[in-house]
Formats: sequence, C-alpha cells, structure tokens
Amino acid sequence: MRRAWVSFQLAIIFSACAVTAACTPGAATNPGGSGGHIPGAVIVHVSLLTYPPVGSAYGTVSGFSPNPLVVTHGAVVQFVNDDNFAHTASSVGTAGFVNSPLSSSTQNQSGSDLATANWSSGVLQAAGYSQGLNTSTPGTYYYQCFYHYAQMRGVIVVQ
Ligand SMILES: [Cu+2]
Repeated sequence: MRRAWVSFQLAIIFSACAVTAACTPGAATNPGGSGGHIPGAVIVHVSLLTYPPVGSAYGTVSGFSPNPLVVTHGAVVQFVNDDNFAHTASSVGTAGFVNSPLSSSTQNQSGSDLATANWSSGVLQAAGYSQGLNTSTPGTYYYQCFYHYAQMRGVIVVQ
C-alpha cells in the first residue's frame, strides 16, 4: 500500500515535469514555452534572421512580425520562435524601447496579460510558443528580446 502511494506521488511529479518546459534541477523555475498554439490566439512570429529593422511610428522595430501588431482588446496574443536559437519577448513598458540590457528575470515566463508589469515569454527555444497573453487594456506595449535587446524590438497596440 505504501509502495503504491509512493508510485502515485512519483507519477504526479513526473507528469508535472512533462508540462514544464524544462525539468532540470537548478534550472529556472519557469523558462517559458507552452504546449503550442492556443486556438484563436493571434500569433507574433519571432525571428532575428527574418525580420530586419524597419521604421514605424514607434521607432525602429525588428525581429518580430507583425510589428507593430494592432489588436482589439480581448484578443489573446502568443509568440512563436521561428529561429533555431533562443529568444524572449519581454515587456519594457509603455513608454518606449530601452537601450540597456534587460533584467535576467525576463528569462523566466511571467504574466498573462500585456497590462501585467514585466510580462515575459521566458526563453523560447526553437519552435517554442509562449504562454497566451491577454489584452485587457488598450495601450501601446513595447517589448524586446533579452538576448538581442538592441536588434529585436516589438510593439503591440491594443485598441
Ligand atoms: Cu532574440
């Protein structure tokens, strides 16, 4: 009986690992990624290699597409990494882009709404999808990549 209970507990632990992007001891607790495309979510493609810098009303943007993305509030937005190396999509606020490195905390997935301060996809590996991000609040949301903050700059306008 006790043995069965222990097996059950182990099964719970391993199934928890299966839904977590990384289950390595000492790894970031929530590095990013999700099970895939959430039905109905608006996809932002992430690729340093595919989307060169272009001018926009919000400054030079690059590394994401569509960019700027304009959505009606209530939409769910999701990022997917089209490159074969890691990126993040990490909030830098609503005032504009930043020219200094992002906090290392942006490597952890955070937030479920663009109106959440410091939301981040966490580290998206190749073909990785972010969590779904709700768009509850109209506004202009700036985000950058932790690794390529100077080259990967995106805007989402929520109407
Ligand atoms: Cu990047």
